[in-house]
Amino acid sequence: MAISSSSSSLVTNNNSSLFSVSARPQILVTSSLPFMSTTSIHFHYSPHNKLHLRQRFNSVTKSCDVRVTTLAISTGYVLCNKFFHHPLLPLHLHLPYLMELPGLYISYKCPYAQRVWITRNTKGLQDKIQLVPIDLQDRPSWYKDKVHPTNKVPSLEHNNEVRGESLDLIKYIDTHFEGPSLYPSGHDDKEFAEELLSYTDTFYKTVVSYFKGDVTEAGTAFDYLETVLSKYDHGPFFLGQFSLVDIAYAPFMERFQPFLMDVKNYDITVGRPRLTAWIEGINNIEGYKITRSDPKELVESYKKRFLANP
Ligand SMILES: N[C@@H](CCC(=O)N[C@@H](CS)C(=O)NCC(=O)O)C(=O)O
Repeated sequence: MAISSSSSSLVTNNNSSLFSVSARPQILVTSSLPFMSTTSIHFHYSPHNKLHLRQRFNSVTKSCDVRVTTLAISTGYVLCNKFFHHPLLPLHLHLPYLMELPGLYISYKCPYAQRVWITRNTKGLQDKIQLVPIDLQDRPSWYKDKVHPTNKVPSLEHNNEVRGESLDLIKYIDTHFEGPSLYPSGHDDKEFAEELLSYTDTFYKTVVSYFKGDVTEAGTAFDYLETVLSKYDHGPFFLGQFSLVDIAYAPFMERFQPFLMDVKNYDITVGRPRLTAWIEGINNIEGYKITRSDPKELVESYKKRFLANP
């Protein structure tokens, strides 16, 4: 696709186009994601040139068939995503004007990023926090250079600051954005929630450490969850009602359950009625459903990652 404008410089390659929106800013990066092509525009952001930018940007984009969104505006980047085919992308990506939304950088395959994505969905922030998908296999250099120096996802850009770490981010979003609270207010509940949140890492490492050995040993980790799920009986979730704790575990259970069944013929729900009810419960949460991956793909990816010979 050609982009033409009297004011824009232009370079094209296979599926990406580059242009700058003013004389001073330079063209920087492109990134080719599996389901779309991306154009990145670099500019020097300041409140003074915002209007000017908007006008210039509109004039450029009007002249071509681009569906545009603005991402990462405060880091000085605009990504124009073209030809979206991905069913998970929000509709407002089609708006042909600049949107200055906080950007949530994720990979659709990353369980840590999934936590934050679920939190955003569950709080109803789909049009308040913009998803920015990053292809981890082909990471654009601007991500590390200009957004998140650790080069990991997830990260969130909000109020001109970029933050990382999924467990911190889900709490950050819960407290800094509107929507139903997903964290308890009572002292004891908070303490219990913190205990469970800090166990997520141990849970993950314990289960994974038995992938190549006797997986029934990993049963202790699932048994622990079965036990803690008995604390509240006003709902199937860790704190009774759905919370950040469920969000922290869901992406990993989504992977462990089909993988252990497929590879080890080990059904994590057998003898664990509360865990069974919990899995049913999270599978009914809309904000989670939309983030789920194809279980077959998850199993294949775990096989490659954990069972391939070194
Ligand atoms: N502790 C981090 C882990 C994030 C993480 O490891 N993300 C992976 C993708 S699932 C990543 O970005 N890996 C790229 C890399 O390590 O360079 C969190 O909870 O956010």
